Amino acid sequence: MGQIVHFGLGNFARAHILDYTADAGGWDVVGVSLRSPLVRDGLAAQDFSYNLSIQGKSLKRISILKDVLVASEGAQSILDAMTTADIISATVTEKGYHLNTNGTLNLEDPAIFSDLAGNHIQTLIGFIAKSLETRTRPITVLSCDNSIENGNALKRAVFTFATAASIEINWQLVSFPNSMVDRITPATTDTIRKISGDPMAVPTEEFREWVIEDSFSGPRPNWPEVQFVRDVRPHELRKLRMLNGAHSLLAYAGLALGHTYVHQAIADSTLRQQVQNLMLEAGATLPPSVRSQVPHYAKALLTRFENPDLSHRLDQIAMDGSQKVPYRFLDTLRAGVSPTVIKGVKAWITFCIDQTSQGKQLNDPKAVDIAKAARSENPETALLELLGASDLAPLIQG
Ligand code: CS2
Repeated sequence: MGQIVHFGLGNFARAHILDYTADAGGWDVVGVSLRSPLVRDGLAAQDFSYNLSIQGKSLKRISILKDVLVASEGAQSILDAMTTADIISATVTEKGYHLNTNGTLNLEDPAIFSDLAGNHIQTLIGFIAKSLETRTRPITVLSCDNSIENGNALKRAVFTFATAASIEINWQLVSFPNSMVDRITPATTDTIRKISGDPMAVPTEEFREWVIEDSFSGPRPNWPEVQFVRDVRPHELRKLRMLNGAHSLLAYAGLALGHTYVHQAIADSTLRQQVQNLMLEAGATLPPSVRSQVPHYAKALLTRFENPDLSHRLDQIAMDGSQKVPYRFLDTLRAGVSPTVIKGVKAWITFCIDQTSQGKQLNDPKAVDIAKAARSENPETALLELLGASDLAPLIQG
């Protein structure tokens, strides 16, 4: 029986990697929650099994989790589980990597700083570096978060951390495949809990996609439908610039127009047209190997966004903009011409300014800096600077 230790047990992981791994069979998963014990407590009360509510129409019981460990309750049991694991995987969201805007590890980030000081470990990066120090057999570290070259970014962060902490790692034993993950998975609502008869149920869509770089160190589950490729980057770019870019445009522009859900925003003819334009413009910036997929992919995305059964909230997508906007909008603008992506960036800026002027704190790890920038004399310039995008200021403000 192979073993995965998975960091980050939000709805996305429970609808994606855990669903695929349950389908594969023959593997156990130990989950790790870095902060709150809530998911562990909820799942422990039901033998770590839960229902996936697919399209609000069918239920699928997922029983793949063996245990959930909570980092704030002690690091040792987590490090022990990592010692015997074949794969360490992560869905900790963009902010869980603690990166600077240039993609390097932020050594001044309070959680990273604390891990480096030898306090009880709080971060994914700290756990991985520490567990690799004593590793004697091959292991794969699999990032499943929405960023470009997520595996490479994680490897760089672990390397920087290990260097700063004087941790020696045998890099021959470990690989960090890049991967592209996709499944629209909203937050759980009371309605979902009621119709599925499960307080820990996870709503998701029928569609799921996973493309992984074929560079595992050691065994991997026989995941169904997964595409193993030499180069994931074109797939990551397709998904981030088209799906996630369109999502963020719908979120910032849609909220401003008074919409609550993705399916409402995509039914608004102005926004729908903007989303179609964004997908075509972003599609034109993609590597040639995936460019022929653009028309079909764009059409399929519109249908997925129209899905009323998901009740996917725009404010859920709008959170953590400082972490998402760079991959979803700014890189697209650096790769090609897109008037609609410029509209997306402007919509984020307006969102930051509006929320701040209404006295609301953003749900974003950079909320304090965003509020300061939004109140400054030239909020556009200050907000772009915060994202490391001063180079794009003439384009966006022009
Ligand atoms: C969304 C993503 O919340 C968001 O920012 O854009 O979570 C999106 O639903 C997933 O990436 C779909 O795979």
